Amino acid sequence: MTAPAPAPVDEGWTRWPAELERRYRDGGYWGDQTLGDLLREWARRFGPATALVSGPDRISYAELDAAVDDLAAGLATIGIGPGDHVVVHLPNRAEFVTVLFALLRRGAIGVLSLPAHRRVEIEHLTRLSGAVGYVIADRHEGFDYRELAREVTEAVPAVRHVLVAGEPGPFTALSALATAGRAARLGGGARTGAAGGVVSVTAAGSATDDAGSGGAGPDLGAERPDPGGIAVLLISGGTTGKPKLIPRTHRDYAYNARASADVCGLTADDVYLVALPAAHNFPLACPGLLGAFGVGATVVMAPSPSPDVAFDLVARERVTVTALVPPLARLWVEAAGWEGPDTTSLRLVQVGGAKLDEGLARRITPTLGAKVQQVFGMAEGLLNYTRLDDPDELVFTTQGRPLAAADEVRVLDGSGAGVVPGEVGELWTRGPYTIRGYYRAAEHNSAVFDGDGYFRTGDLVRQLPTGHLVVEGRVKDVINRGGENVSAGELEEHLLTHPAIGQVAVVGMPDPDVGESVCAVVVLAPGEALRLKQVKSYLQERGLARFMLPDRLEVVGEFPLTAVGKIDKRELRSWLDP
Ligand code: OOB
Repeated sequence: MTAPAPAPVDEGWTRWPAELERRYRDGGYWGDQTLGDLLREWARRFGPATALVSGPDRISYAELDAAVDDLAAGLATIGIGPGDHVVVHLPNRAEFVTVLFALLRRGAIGVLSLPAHRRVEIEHLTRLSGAVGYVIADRHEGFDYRELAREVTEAVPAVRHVLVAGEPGPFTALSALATAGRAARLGGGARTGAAGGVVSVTAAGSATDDAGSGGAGPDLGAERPDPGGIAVLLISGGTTGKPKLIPRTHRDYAYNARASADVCGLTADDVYLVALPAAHNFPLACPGLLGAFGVGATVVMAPSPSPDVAFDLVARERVTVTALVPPLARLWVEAAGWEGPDTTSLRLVQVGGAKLDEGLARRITPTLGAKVQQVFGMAEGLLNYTRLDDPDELVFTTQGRPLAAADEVRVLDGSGAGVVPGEVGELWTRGPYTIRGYYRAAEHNSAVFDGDGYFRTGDLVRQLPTGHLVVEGRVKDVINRGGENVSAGELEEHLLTHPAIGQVAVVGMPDPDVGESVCAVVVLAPGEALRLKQVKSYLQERGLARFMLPDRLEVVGEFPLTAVGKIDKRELRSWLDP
């Protein structure tokens, strides 16, 4: 294998310094395979096993590998190749996987947007990435993505290709592209290479032997991507400002998925349900569909995470593992109570993305019959998992400990000094799968990465002697009421202990006198009523300081959710009268 070329200054992202690269390679974290190579290897190892179930389709590893080659060759016929950016905007269906891997094999970079994104986000992402392509579904959940594509291509003419899963309308059908790719691959006198693999003829007409993977697959006429280069651009989950692009390399993301699969004890017998949007890091690679493929498991695509859709799939496909955000976990637990679904196959329910309250954590196993795993992760990298053999106490009350021995975490106070162990501070981290900078965001990077490459997560945590982290909130989620700091996360935890409160979100609201006032927004437990006065005296009885008490109580029927299903505080604030 050749060493990657030194990073040119204008790559738009930051690689790890040579010394750490050595450490991560020597430590066995980083290999030399690209994600495209890995699919080839999985097809060789697990060929006839079912890789993917989507609607009525059941696709084996060998079929998936071939479908990806067809589509990759199809991309070549329209000139999408190494270094090109393509915004992938697909719901959970088989094409998400084939498109992702076809781009990877071409050395093109998928920008993984979430199905709930709309014009503002997509225009921003296409511009920021310089995308030449945009991949959509025809329709999903009542929304016609072709309409959106029309607007996006009008506003951002650099987007030359719109590829559609399903009915293409005025655009190009993915299925037609795959057919063209297949013809290009096999037509023009396909012949068998020395290793027994098919030698492909690319759109340009040049036949070449498979170079990179050492597998039996055809070459695509593209240079094999650099395993240390960008594989995909994830979208930041940040709730402030416009989404940022997160460059994940082949080797760091491969490690991310493989090590996560290991922590979850995934094997070829597992059936992983993609309930959250597949473009999100959690169901994609923690261990998600990539981790599941790596062990020869079966991946089932749920078009919606709602209990009515997901429970049927769990029962029919004998799903063993899935990943949920807390609001969904709550919905599943509640629905399981009255629907009585067959979830006997489930062995592990991962919950992450936002703080899982202890009460809900304890209800999961009795209702769904599966072990709980808390996952505190971020698209930028660092993942924390409770381990399968952790005592219940840690599983229910912590957000897990770092995945890798090489993950370095620091808990710092506002001045940048380490806190006394066990005290709350801000989490900074670096490691073999944590980015060193956002893509094309030099200014922001200088604010959130320090000189040693540590990433400032913005999360407030405390670390237990076991290494487990307890998330106490977000730095930005501290409300400054007349100079006194009220931690929204801390207040939420106290409020959740009130029997009348089902769910809660504490937000700061502008206040002419004290700058910000503290507003508790609640979803009540069924049949309950509540007044601010009662809440205040309840909290005072719990021993809470006066300054921590909410100034205002608002009752809502349900919370607005982000694209991945977390409570959306920004949107919630806009619901409330100032
Ligand atoms: C996951 O990734 P993102 O990028 O959508 O969001 C990351 C942020 C974290 O910085 C933290 O503020 C919050 O979401 N978060 C949690 C949490 N997991 C994530 N806060 C409290 N408790 C948790 N368990 O959300 C994500 C990525 C990979 C795996 C799981 C989640």
